[in-house]
Amino acid sequence: PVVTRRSDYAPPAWQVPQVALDVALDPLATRVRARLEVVRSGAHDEPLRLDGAGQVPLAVRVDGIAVDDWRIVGGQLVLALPGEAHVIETEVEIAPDRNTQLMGLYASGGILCTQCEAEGFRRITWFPDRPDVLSTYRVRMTADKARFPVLLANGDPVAAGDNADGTHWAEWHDPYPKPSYLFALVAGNLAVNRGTFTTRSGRVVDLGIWVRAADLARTGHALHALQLAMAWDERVYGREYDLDVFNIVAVDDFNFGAMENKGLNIFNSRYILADPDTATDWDYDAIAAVVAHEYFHNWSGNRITCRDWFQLSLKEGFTVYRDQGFSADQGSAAVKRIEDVRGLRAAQFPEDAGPLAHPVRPESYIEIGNFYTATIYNKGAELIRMMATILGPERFRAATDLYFDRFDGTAATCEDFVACMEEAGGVDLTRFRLWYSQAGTPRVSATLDHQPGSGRATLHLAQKVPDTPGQTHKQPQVLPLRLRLFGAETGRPLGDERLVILSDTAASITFETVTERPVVSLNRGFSAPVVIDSDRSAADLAFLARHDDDPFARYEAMQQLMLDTLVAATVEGEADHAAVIAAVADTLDDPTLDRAFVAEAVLLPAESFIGDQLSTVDPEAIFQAREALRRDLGRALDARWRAACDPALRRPFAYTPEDKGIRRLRNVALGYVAASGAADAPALAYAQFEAADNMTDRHGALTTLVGGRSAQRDAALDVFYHRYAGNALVLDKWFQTQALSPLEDTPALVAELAQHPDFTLANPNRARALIGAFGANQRAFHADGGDGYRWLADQLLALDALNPQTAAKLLPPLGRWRRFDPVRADRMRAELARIVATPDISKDLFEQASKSLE
Ligand code: HT7
Ligand code: ZN
Repeated sequence: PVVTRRSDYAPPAWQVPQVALDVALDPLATRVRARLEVVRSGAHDEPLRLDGAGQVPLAVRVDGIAVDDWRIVGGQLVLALPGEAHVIETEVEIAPDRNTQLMGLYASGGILCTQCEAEGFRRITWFPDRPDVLSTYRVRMTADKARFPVLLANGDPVAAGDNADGTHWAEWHDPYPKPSYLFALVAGNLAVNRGTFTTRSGRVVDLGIWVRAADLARTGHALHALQLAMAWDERVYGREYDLDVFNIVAVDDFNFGAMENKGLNIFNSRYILADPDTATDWDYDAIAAVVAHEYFHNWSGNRITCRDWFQLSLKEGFTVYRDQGFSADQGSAAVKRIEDVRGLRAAQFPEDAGPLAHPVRPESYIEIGNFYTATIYNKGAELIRMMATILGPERFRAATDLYFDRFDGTAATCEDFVACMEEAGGVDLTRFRLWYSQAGTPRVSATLDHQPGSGRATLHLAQKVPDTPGQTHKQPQVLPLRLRLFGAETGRPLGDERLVILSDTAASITFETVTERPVVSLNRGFSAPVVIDSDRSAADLAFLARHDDDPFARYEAMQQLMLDTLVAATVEGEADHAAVIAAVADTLDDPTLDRAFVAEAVLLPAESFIGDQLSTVDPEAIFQAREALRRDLGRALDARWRAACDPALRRPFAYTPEDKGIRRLRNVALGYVAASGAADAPALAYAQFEAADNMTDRHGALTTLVGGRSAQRDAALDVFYHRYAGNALVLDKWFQTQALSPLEDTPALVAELAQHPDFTLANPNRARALIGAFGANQRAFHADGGDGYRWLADQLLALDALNPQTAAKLLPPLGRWRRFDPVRADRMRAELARIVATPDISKDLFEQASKSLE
């Protein structure tokens, strides 16, 4: 396979300032006529190279004259051109109905739609399909009017009309030059929920959320989120929308969450559709976050795009940072930070510690689709957050203003962004740049040395960036660590919070006026995405869990206390649970804490995160240790859990931060009642399941029931299935909940579910719901020495034949073999080897599997 390297970047030899497309849409035979105005860029005699995949040119014309002296070399159409500027016309035929990869033009439930990021445009027409070629697009679509009454594309509508043969046409024009990956069109029988937004300079923008008519009633939340996001970006970043139209279309078959095409976002329907009966609070939050994320791309991604795909985090890391800020402002910022860090630890830390580790700005790839990762997105967002912390809010805003002004209308690099931070922030980020080039999660060790009587304490910090594939002997990175000391006797802070920038291998920080034994609160707000190894005792952690004034640090102290207990129990077979029980009781009893925070704080660390702390993961021992602690917490605090899930607390559904917190704690509490082994737990859960007026409570009860064995479990699964038959998004939950069950027979059940008539590999949401959830279920996936590995590999190979991108994304659990005992490791490697040896697998799956074997 061809490896693309960052160091090989060369600017495009030809630019394409104008594109006109004429698309005669038909599910089985769509004709695409493209007219490209090409201009030589600089003095050279390079031919024009156009990318194409899956189609042959039926005709090629240069300046109106048919030519046949073109060649296809390495998938590119190569055309020698004599002059400085030419008009190139091509014609191709494609079959969206047969496109199972869901890249390029494809069909989803009768809707024709496009997905062009990263390299899908080349499946539609011949084009220099790279992000540094910016063009204005005029698009004319023709389609059967009865089947495809709505025709949408980027930009603004220009004209439309009917033809005598039952077809109709529409023309759209996007005045903003854009790379081909932002091209989009949609044709279908769609209904619209319309709204408006008036920008601060008075532009009235028509907003539309387009869905199947049956889904229209579930679009209100997304529309409202869009309006909130538009206002937020004006207020917080000074960014205004720039077209008269902003459309969003929801489709059921989508490889990702959503796509930020200029003026025409296309979404996975799971990130648009919501009503209380079918969507959980998690879904509601995710919809708002993804709608905001895609909208924010209009500036961070579209107005300023990426020079090449190695710069992907320029738009994705920054836009995740922006959507995190938006979500934090909608409710509890502390809970949002906790959720984001939980997600980072669940997905990015393992990626950074495994065979697929890569820097935020990678050096090479085989398939760019494999680099839409937690590292690019979430670690990338942490890098922006650290720069914002170092600069402070005013200077950070000045730096983003500078970036948006300076690079508007261009294809930029991560370096361009950092240079703006430096210039407007008045800081030197030379060493900070290592975050972009070095992979791996830095580990920081911290020991606090108190000299009683001297009024002084010294914090000794040391850092190490671990080796990752292809990278050893790394330099120390720049770590902004927010710190504060608290007095162990009084519980009061000893001085203000300090921001310490650790940029050497080791440093010692001295604190004065330390009048009592200090306890250190470290990396407050998770100011640096690192692992902290500290010598804080269980008593100190319990103390911080009670007294820290930084909510994240308070949560973190509790988690560390739980983690230490669980690691000890896993290794030694048992541990004293008293300190955790007391800390959880205190948290539950604190009336000043918001319920959503309490729910997060009393949740035990995930099994996979416990495994990440051990040299060899023993999934069964981890599960048993965690269950034992859950049982003891359930029993010791029974009355408190029952109070939190008391039916009397229920009130009619409202999507407010307060109600969400109550529901979240209710479901956590229900889980603890069940974990206690109480005989009435299934009945309690079933009662909640039946009485619920919203999906959060119903699904929470179902999850608890599916985690145990009872008659109510089977009944609830059956009722749920029949109640939501025909609702694909809810059926995904039905599959996923069972695949996540901790019961011993989950592997067998998952294999059975793969044969269920509602299971299909053709729909990425369904494939992820079953296969992805099973891979994430540590106990089930690794059960019986690894019978699940073969099943996963078989599924991946079958899926690869249809949709390589989705298959490749589901492979990483098999690549974690180094973390397991030799028997499991050998079996995982054998499956990876089998995948690599399978003839004709995609480069997507090949890259993931072969790198995982190294
Ligand atoms: N920028 C979008 C990325 C995306 C994507 C990537 C690969 C294959 C399919 C895809 N669909 C969307 C989404 C985002 O980050 O906003
Ligand atoms: Zn994005």
